[in-house]
Amino acid sequence: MRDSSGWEPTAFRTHTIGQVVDNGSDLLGSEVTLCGYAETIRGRGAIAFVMMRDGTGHIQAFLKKDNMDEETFTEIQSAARESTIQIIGVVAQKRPPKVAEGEPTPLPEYEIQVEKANVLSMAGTPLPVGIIDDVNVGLDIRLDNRHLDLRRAHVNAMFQLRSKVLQYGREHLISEGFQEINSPKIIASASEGGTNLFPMMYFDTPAFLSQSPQLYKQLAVLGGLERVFEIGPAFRAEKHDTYRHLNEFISFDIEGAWMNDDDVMGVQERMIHYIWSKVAENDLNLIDVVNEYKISQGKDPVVVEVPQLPFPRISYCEAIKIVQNGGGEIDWGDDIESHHCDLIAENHPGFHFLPRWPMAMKPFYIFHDENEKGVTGGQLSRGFDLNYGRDEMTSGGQREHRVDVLNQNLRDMELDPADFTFYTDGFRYGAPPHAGWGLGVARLLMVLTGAGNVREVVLFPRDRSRVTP
Ligand code: AMO
Repeated sequence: MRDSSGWEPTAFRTHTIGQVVDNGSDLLGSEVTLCGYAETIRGRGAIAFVMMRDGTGHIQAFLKKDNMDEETFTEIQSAARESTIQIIGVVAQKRPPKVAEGEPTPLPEYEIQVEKANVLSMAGTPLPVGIIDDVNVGLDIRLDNRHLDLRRAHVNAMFQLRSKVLQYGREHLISEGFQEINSPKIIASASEGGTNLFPMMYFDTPAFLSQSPQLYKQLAVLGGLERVFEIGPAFRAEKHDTYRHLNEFISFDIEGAWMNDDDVMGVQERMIHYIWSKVAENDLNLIDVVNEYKISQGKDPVVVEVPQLPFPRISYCEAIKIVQNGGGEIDWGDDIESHHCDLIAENHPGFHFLPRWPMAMKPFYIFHDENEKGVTGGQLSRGFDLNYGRDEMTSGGQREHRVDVLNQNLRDMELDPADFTFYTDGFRYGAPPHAGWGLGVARLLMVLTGAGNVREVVLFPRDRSRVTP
């Protein structure tokens, strides 16, 4: 559950449940107004116990017919699970459970002795997704009912972890001098190849949804912002239907002036190290909630092991050798696919960089040093990937800052430089060497939470067959 220390009273409640649970001894005997979901409702006749939940915790509400308006008592007693209620009552200490002699006395627990109550919204029945009961429904039904799925403790914990990862990532980058930017999501030309664009009409002009902030984050750096980052949506009309591909995903991007590929790999590994360290320091309660569920499903719990720095660097050429020696079929110039990555991951199960890919496999904006050739004489680039085990987390690289080479790269990749003048113009008036990367947020969350599918850590995923809710 979330830390509730900074939550101010609102029009509907004086306290959060978490505040009462944490400060029960101070509040003993005081009147509080709480709101929440009625998770379970027990009791017959003249008494009822409601287990109430809000975003910060759980508390028992004790209702006695004699102490309150009879109609409201009956309404609450017969309310369906997950109905929302508001209660006004006095904080009391729960009767401590009996413990065997010699056993430690448990910490005091608190309940609310209700004086007044309101049903704010009655829940329908049956619930399509069990909140505390483990009803076995598939991912599709869960996603159709994400609004309810999110009320499940472990799902809620995963999204709290997602927020923490973004917060810590931001904190780290700001500490290294990066500033947050927002680039347009309606664009006129592709940065990541023209085949996976979603077309749209922008009034009378054909346009596309942005695949990546790539060209704009570079323009921001060329313009003198020097170190920038952006956390924003990227859209790809890819036909992939896998556990790690979506058609809309959140890309966590950086770009920095006077930096090369090595420099930005350093930023990346320090940022991931910081995120993992902060989660280990502050958020293991959330990991515990996720693990409780995993264990109940017979799955292995996830362990937050802060990765050691530096992450291994396995150049593309070395990676090809590792795959070949492991019996995989691959030649220099081929893409390193997931089944190849499995062979590399045998010795590098955690985070590892794969730098220096062939230029022919990288986009036009990646830098290459004409003197750097691969084993078969092919041109190497300053592009890299970061993988965790078999999964790609990040692509990045040093960028081409020489405008004539950039135009040649566009022509070599059968793109028309005339379509990119809005971008190449940025290089015509003095361009700093620069580098950056783009990290798939959901993929990083898969590693941290042990989720087997990016959809688990994306609120409302967009894939080939899903555009609602
Ligand atoms: P790339 O296309 O490799 O690079 O994307 C960067 C990272 O974004 C994530 N990603 C995806 N996640 C979910 N579903 C998808 N369909 C998907 N496609 C990509 C991956 C990937 O590593 N402009 C470059 C980055 C740069 O050089 O700065 C780019 O977009 O985790």
